[in-house]
Amino acid sequence: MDTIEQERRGDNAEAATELDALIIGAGFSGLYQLICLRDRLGLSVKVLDAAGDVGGTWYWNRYPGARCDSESHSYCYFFSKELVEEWEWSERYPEQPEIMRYMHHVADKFDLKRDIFLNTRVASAHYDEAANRWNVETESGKRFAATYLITAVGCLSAANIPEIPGLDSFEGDWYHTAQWPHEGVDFSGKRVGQIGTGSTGIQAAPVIAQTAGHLSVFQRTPTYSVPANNGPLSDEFKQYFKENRGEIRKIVESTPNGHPFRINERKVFDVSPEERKKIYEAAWATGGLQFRACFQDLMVNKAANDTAAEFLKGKIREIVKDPKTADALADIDHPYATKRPPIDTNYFDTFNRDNVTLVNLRTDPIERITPVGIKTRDKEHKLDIIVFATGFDAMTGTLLKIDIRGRGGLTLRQAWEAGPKTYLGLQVPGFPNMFTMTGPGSPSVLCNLPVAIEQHANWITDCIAHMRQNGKERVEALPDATEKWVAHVNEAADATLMPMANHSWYHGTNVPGKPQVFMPYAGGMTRYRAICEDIARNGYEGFSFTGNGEQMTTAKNSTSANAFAAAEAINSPGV
Ligand code: N01
Repeated sequence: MDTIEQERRGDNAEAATELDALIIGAGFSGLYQLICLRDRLGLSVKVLDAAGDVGGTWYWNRYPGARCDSESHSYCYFFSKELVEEWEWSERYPEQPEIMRYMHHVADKFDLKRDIFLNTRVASAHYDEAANRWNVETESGKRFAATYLITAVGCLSAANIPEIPGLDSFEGDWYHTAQWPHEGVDFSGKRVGQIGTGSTGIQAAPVIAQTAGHLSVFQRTPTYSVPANNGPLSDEFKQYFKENRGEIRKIVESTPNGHPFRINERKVFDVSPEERKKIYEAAWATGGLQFRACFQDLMVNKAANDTAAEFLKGKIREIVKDPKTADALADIDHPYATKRPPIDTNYFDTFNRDNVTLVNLRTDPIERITPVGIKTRDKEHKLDIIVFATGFDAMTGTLLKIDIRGRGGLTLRQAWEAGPKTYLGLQVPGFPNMFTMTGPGSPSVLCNLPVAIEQHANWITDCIAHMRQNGKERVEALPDATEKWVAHVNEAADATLMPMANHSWYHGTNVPGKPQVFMPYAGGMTRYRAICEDIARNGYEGFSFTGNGEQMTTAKNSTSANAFAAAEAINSPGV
């Protein structure tokens, strides 16, 4: 594909390629959006991606232990019965190389590669109001002009490398987990320092520890984790999946978080403490994200959540033999699952190994990186390799790196100066015909992502089809509908315990200087889907459509009262 790409880049270096739609990103979102617009609507469409292959986040995140936290039989597209029927996953949670194989299978099956330009990073996208076109330029100078611009850049794609003084002076090697070398990293016998203990760090540390001479895990904020209980899928399970594909699809499309399990209807204090302990033990043994589904009120009732938090902290103390290390790991300051809850394979047990040390940055913070390692207040840790498992400038970082300008030259950075504002996570006022897939203000990262992605791509496709059927050239979210939606997004978050973990990438607090706003929609995928459907059925309330020559109007500026469910109805948020 690279060769074809290079040949293409040689063609028409000067002239812009004229298209109906341009998609930025060839991950789960971009691939399915291409299928919808090209094959369903018959539009001319191209996809641009900075990566050297399809796969999106899975192209970049190939660190040791990288695998998906969604169960494989739900971490896939459901739009094609044939695709669902012919693909068979090997493990309960798919590993990065297997997901890449799946992405290639999809791209080949639907003949997508001919419309994808790889190694092509978008530098700018400017809206030309008179022509009603998006003019897009890549870093290599290639130009495209399209009526519709769809950003499918992923929520977690801009790596966050913290500015720790002295990194330039480090004489060893260092890597960010989301920019992992394709040839891998040989840790054999090396002194390795890993900074970060989020979902990524929790996956990476146990694998790094297997070959490293010594691993020091630098932990700033301790976090809960539940065993993934990963393993090969049994023949019985594969058979169950084959026989129940339709039912599983129904479940993922009707549960608030898009996972293949339902949230139990019982509440924590409906059962006795003994019964509750049994339920938690059973959920721990089952493993995975469904731990949070064993009671319906874990995310809305602090006292209820405390019972899960105490159970999980107790498990850390049971597993980790050194009491000081166990205390540091279990000293968790936020309710369970108010930050994205990791799942793991042997994470806590890794601290029982002779070659692993926890460095508690709360009591011994990092001062700087030196030529030979990391200097904390109390000690210089000599290292050959530093691994930054330090997360992402999530949800807005990648979009804001592109010079995106809407009507009147308004930059997206200006529009989002005080934090991202979108209507349904799909559009931004002032940016006509631009759609943001899994954008801030949509369930996105609080949902099993392929499920959220299929809904977005279908909705965008229906909206464009509606425009074409009705002779409309431009669609734009209206400011007042957007303000109402932003208020509803805040209301939805406030109805949960999630604001109690105010240091998290959900709020943007992990990146210095970033506006602090709760970004994903916590009202649940089911509610979100219904709202989007209602809005479309009601003539796309809150959006303005115009034909060529028509001025943008402020008609249909209100959203129906039913569409935005009241916050008190949010009792099973999509987390
Ligand atoms: O990133 P994170 P992640 N000094 O931001 C620490 C998805 N995901 O890559 O909490 C010291 O969660 C930081 O500490 P603190 C998933 O949605 C999915 O782990 O800021 N430490 C934290 O411990 C997930 O939530 C899967 O105090 C510093 C860590 O780095 C999201 O990606 C797998 C620091 C960052 O944790 C992000 O997870 C993996 C500093 N200066 C991830 N700066 C699958 O489903 C940051 N940290 C496969």
